[in-house]
Amino acid sequence: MAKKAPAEDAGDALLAIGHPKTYGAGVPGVVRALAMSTAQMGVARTVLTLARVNQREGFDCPGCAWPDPSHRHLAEFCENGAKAVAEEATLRRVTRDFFAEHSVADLATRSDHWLGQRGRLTEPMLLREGGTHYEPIAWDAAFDLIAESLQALDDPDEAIFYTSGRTSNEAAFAYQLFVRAFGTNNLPDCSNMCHESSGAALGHTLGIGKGTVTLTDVENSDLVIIAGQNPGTNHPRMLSSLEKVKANGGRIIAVNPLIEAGLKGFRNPQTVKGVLLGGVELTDDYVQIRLNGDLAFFAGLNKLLIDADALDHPFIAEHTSGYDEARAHLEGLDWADLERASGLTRADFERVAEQVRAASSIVVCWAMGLTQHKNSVPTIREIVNFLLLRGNVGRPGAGACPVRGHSNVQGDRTVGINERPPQAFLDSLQARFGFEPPREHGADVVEAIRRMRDGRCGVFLAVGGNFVRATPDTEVTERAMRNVGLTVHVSTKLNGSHAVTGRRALILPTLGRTERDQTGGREQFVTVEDSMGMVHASRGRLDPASGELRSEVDIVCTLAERTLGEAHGIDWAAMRGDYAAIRSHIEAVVPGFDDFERKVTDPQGFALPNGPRDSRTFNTRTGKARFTVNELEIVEVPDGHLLLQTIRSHDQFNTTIYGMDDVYRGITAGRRVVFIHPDDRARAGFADGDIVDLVSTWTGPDGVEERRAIGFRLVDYQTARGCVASYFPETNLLVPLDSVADESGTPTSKSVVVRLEPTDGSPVGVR
Ligand SMILES: Nc1nc2c(c(=O)[nH]1)N[C@H]1C(S)=C(S)[C@@H](COP(=O)(O)OP(=O)(O)OC[C@H]3O[C@@H](n4cnc5c(=O)[nH]c(N)nc54)[C@H](O)[C@@H]3O)O[C@H]1N2
Ligand SMILES: Nc1nc2c(c(=O)[nH]1)N[C@H]1C(S)=C(S)[C@@H](COP(=O)(O)OP(=O)(O)OC[C@H]3O[C@@H](n4cnc5c(=O)[nH]c(N)nc54)[C@H](O)[C@@H]3O)O[C@H]1N2
Ligand SMILES: [Mo]
Repeated sequence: MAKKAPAEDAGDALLAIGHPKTYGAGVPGVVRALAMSTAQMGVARTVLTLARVNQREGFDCPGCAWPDPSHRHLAEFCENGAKAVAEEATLRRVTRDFFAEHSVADLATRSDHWLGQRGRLTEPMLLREGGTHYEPIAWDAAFDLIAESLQALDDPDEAIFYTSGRTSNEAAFAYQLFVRAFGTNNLPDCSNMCHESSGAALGHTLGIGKGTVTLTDVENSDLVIIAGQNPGTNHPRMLSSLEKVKANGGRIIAVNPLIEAGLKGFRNPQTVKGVLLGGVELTDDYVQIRLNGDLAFFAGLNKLLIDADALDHPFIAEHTSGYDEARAHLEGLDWADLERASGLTRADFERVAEQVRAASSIVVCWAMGLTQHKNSVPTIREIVNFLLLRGNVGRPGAGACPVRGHSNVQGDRTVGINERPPQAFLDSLQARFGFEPPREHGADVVEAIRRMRDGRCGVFLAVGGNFVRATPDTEVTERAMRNVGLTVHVSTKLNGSHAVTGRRALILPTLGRTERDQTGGREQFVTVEDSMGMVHASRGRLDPASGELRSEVDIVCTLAERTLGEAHGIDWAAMRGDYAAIRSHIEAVVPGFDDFERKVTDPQGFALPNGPRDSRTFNTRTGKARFTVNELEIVEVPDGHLLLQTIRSHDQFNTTIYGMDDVYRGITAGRRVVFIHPDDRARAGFADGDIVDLVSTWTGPDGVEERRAIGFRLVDYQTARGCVASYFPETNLLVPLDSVADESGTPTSKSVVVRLEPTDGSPVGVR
């Protein structure tokens, strides 16, 4: 299996490698974002639009899920938020003429960058069976086609309903209601590839699948540990909070195999000091861990804390269960194993443990560096052990902080986008709407692909996202998608998933966050939940990209009406006519939304209840916070192989590629690169700059499988030995579909075993 770069990525011929930066953000970042924004929107619209991001009467930034501070800057957005806004508020348009000119086969050869740069979708388009091009279709005809296709299925479980995390609470609630009334829990979402491991680990140990801190906790913490996260690129507004940690006298420890500029230091473009005086050193200690070494790292720290008896005994006695077993297990661990698994020395462990003992409160933040490994769930459980040992849960400045990705991915889960819904949620749904919802678990992302591959899916519908490009094992997934009867994408922008379709395909264009929503003849607003459980309103202000666009709520409710007719007696028209009707359903079904409509008028929003954080109550099986025993499992990398992590560049939002640079890592005008330690590169017999293929090897049930990605330039980099990095989605074809995290099913995108081969097949050094 192999995949080359799309033709127009000849841009990679210009690829240039410079020096990685030592600081994040700063004025050059803002200038870069403004240049991208004005190219897409023009100057006037740029000013108008960016002034509304995250403001009281404005819209929630469609970028990441980092919360807004209560005292907002006039411009409470960041460089990458500005890019996300520009991408949506662009003045470029994809019209029916564009689709007449470009066949689907042509679109399939294009990169996500090229597709995204065409602009906003403007009207519903249909690809007929056997057709070569998308053609315009009226909304009514499109709804009828989907409804008939759904009704024609033998079993509701033959339909799959994907969600990406930009969908509002209102649209997500209506969507899951429709899907369950239709009769299935097949609600995979981007979370399955993202923080599912966090949800699984935290739900098991703390009784809530979310973090346990507020923004104030982070900013006032004595010690913030940031493991497996690159905030400078992916959560830039977090840097302002980290700056406050430093100003308040706290310390920051980064745990990361790559030396990331945005973790080293920060030049805040919103302060004089940041603009003129060289910014703030952020990290006090940088632990350059081996990929997937974090279970060993936290277990080692825990062992040292127990050895030193540096524990909060009253907390452990009163609020936890399972301590004795965990302690016995940790005491039995062997230092040689811990060192080998983490790539660290005993001295590294001792040094960090000392800082931990000196800290009166600790927050641990993490993102994809911890969630996308085979043993991610045990790793995060071990972090919970770490927090529990010193009572760092449920008091100021302390707690668990999984930093979410998509701006409303957490809210979507809260209101029911979940292929494994809790029984209590289904009971409430039943009580409110009077129908018996399906009780069996549905398909997650990986299981959905398997079912499509095996011909067990007749209709695939996605509200947002780019399923084909974001998921693992690209060639398998593409074949799976082509095996579906009808594929439907509700989208703002053109992407790769529109080009790899079922036998028939629909593109339904929808409003984005930035746009005024006049559904039902009134100005509607929606709500979102940030990474720390704050819910607030979001109101678009721009005129829609086209008069034909419909809101996600409108699309979902209309589709439900057409598909279900009078069945279940649910009043879809009322929900569509006034989103407050949906909010009152949410209030009735989901705990914590009491008085929703009134509370959400507070521009600050309101906090959802959080037992561990608010009152040290733990809704677990033991009624206490649970210590766990987590076996040390090490990913074995055979001789001549390396461990590959697949990451984001500074110029992308997941599969949306804003540009071809990765400024902090010193890359311009190209994406097909592999970051490698010079020693590993030399040992493999390559020179800096050589072009290689990445060949992943994985042992499946039928033996060793190989997958090949062609033509990546080696770049010497400060990465841990044995650990290389490259960008997704280009490397997704290397991740085997069945290589998933235990318990959470998340694809192991951060630990792919690979070897390097010269691209043209000639022996090393001969070219
Ligand atoms: N601009 C922008 N913002 C985004 C996104 C985007 O694409 N662009 N995506 C959004 C989404 S959906 C998400 S989920 C988040 C993602 O946010 P991140 O998780 O920050 O994104 P990644 O690029 O996957 O970076 C993973 C980081 O973890 C490190 N890492 C990898 N493996 C390990 C490991 O085994 N151990 C440790 N300790 N570290 C490791 C990597 O070196 C890297 O620094 O960002 C959100 N925000
Ligand atoms: N190898 C590898 N793979 C990964 C990851 C990784 O680190 N490595 N990360 C994983 C993670 S963390 C995630 S979250 C997933 C992301 O998976 P997805 O959420 O499926 O992918 P995105 O690229 O965020 O989706 C972008 C598309 O969403 C549509 N869109 C944007 N805004 C809106 C909107 O407001 N409404 C609607 N209806 N559509 C909209 C646009 O058409 C755009 O093309 O990828 C995962 N895949
Ligand atoms: Mo994500």
